[in-house]
Amino acid sequence: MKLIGSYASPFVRKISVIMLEKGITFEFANQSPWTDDSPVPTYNPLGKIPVLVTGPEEYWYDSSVIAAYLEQLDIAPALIPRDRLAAMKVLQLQALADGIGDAAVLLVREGMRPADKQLESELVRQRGKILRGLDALEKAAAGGKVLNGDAINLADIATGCLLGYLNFRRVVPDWCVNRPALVKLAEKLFTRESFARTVPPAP
Ligand SMILES: N[C@@H](CCC(=O)N[C@@H](CS)C(=O)NCC(=O)O)C(=O)O
Repeated sequence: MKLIGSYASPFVRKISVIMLEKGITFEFANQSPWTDDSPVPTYNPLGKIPVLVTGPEEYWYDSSVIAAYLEQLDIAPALIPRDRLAAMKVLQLQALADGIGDAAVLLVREGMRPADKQLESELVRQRGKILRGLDALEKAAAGGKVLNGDAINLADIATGCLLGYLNFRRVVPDWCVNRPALVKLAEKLFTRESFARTVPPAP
């Protein structure tokens, strides 16, 4: 299997962490989706990373689909519960963490534009999504069931990669203030080998 992407992306990191947790060996092809000559659109018409290559002409994209693909390989540990409703709850939180990630990536991209070209109303809008999303994740983590439970699952991994990205890009650097359950979750996850081995590169 070949994973195409960059550890600067929280979505790519999520897939790498999943594969490391499951002990799946993979080749990593470091590619940026942002350059004009990027090969990524050859694999994913949306031009986004991650892409997982599992065979000739077999390309999987959108990290949630890749996560589902990896799960159906039935390799322990299971990261999505077998019970369908329990699985939906984990997937919902993954979507929430990933959605916050989308907003954070947009903020970072907008911040790269010249200051006079940045749209303040859009920055505020995206920041609102991030803050509301983090509050919802905090509530879930404090509950300690679907998120921040005894065994690691896909929602934990997606959240850990999101928090790592917020730290890495210094988006909402005060995210940890008044969110003790998320801080605890991050501390717990960041000591795992899978997270330690996928730290984003220095910007
Ligand atoms: N929903 C997608 C989001 C992936 C995504 O936005 N990746 C970013 C990098 S962090 C990207 O490749 N962006 C390139 C672009 O939007 O053109 C997933 O979960 O895979």
